[in-house]
Amino acid sequence: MTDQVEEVSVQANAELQKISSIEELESWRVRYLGRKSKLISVLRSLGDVPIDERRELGARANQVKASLEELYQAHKGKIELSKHESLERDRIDVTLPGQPYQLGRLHLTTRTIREICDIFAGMGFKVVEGPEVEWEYYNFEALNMPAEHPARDGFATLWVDYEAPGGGRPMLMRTHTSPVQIRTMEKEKPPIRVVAPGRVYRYEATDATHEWMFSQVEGLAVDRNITMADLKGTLFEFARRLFGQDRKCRFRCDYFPFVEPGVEIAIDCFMCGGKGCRLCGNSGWIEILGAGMVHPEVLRGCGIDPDEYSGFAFGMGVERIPILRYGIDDIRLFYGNDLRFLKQF
Ligand code: FA5
Repeated sequence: MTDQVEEVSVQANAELQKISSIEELESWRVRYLGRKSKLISVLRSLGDVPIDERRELGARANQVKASLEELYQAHKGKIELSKHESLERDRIDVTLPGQPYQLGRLHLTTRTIREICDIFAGMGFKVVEGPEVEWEYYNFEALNMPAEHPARDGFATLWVDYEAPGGGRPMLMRTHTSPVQIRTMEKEKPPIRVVAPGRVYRYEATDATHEWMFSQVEGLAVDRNITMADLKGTLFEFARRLFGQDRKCRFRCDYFPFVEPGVEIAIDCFMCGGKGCRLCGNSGWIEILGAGMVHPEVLRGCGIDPDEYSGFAFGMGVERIPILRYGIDDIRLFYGNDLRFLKQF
């Protein structure tokens, strides 16, 4: 029996070291100190032990029992303390102020595009889109700019290194949104009234008013009896709705191979009020739009009879509009990803 008591002591001590929860500790207590445990059975049967062994065995068994009880209490204290510590560590102070969420917002360009499209939607135009990676055919040829046409020099092009299946179809990053005119006229029959917003790319050096990637909104109206007066009326009305009655607009002749006649519309410079400054290149005017009557060859190329139908088209630089409005003095701020700038709008 003495051996049994020693064995219990060793085993109980070893098991206790591995215990980390109150539930495990309780089952340990029942196993080693409970009414049916070996140690308590030994103590209960002391009366059957010969008298000369009884004293020593009883003393040792009681000693082991007391030591196990003590270890039990100490271990229980340790578990409770660590539980408390982890509670303390993970405590949430509900009185602390919450962390404000950083709210995102629409980019100034997106907002301007939406505003422009809303104005034209109010005049009966539908919003359409075209691809940014475009065939040379849509960007140039179908717009009356065959290979070697000098007007291509005005559209410094980023070519895409891609071998089309069947070969011979060069691809590029569109230099303007005008190819969407062709895609629309190929698909739809007049009457047509569309605006096409989107990004365009030019292989040119940047400065305060020129970016290599910027946005345009294209417009196209084709129907019977459309005249230059419709073009002027529509674009004047647009400028008035966007910039207010005070802003001055200037119409001047311009040349684009896909329109005849062609015009350029400019607005008086916001920064200098027309006196001349860095923003307007000392001219007092900022050009925002190219426009004109759709060239008969372009209509014909899209299967629309120019003797029956006519149309006007325009293309505007989107960033120029907030530049005018807010007096932003450098277009490169738009895509510089500086939140200090973007958050202001
Ligand atoms: C065109 O892109 C013609 N497709 C516009 C057009 C459409 C004419 C339909 C006739 C009929 P242009 O290259 O001028 O034209 O560009 C149009 C507008 O885009 C300009 O008035 C200007 O506001 C803006 N723009 C041109 N180049 C840049 C640039 N590098 N950075 C920022 N904006 C630019």
